Amino acid sequence: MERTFVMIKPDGVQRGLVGEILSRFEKKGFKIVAAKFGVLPEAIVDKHYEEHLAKPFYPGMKAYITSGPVFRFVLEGDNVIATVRKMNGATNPTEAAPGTVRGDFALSIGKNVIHASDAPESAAREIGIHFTATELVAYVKIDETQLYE
Ligand code: FUP
Repeated sequence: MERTFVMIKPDGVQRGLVGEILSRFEKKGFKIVAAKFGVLPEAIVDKHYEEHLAKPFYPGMKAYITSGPVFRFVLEGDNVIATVRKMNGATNPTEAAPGTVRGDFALSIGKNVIHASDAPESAAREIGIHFTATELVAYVKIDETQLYE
């Protein structure tokens, strides 16, 4: 079983998309194992976007990502990392396919509604940045026998 880190960004929260987006992942069959709502502390943002610190778009992106509350959560399931990336669509919403979160709800890369980990290594790193071990809840969900062979 894999886990991935997902974050609905301030534009998604302000536009009232939290329920719609979370619902897509729940209906797909993924299990929510942690969740948190609030404004991201600066230190967390710098750690999360470490690879982008020197990029020209970073100051603007940091201002945007801390402009309001975000909804962060961890999903668990078979192939959840790649599947959630597919469900979110391309990073640039102009390239995101209809039916994906960004294809359906976003227009620009600077306001692209959602983030999700792109690989097992980044999922482990990001879950560790945003959640403590005790905040990750291991439990059996009653639909598991119907979802998996
Ligand atoms: P992703 O893995 O989909 O989160 O995408 P990236 O790591 O490539 O980019 C992280 C975030 O930086 C994106 F969600 C949006 C922002 N970004 C810009 O604002 N402008 C750019 O040119 C590239 C990325």
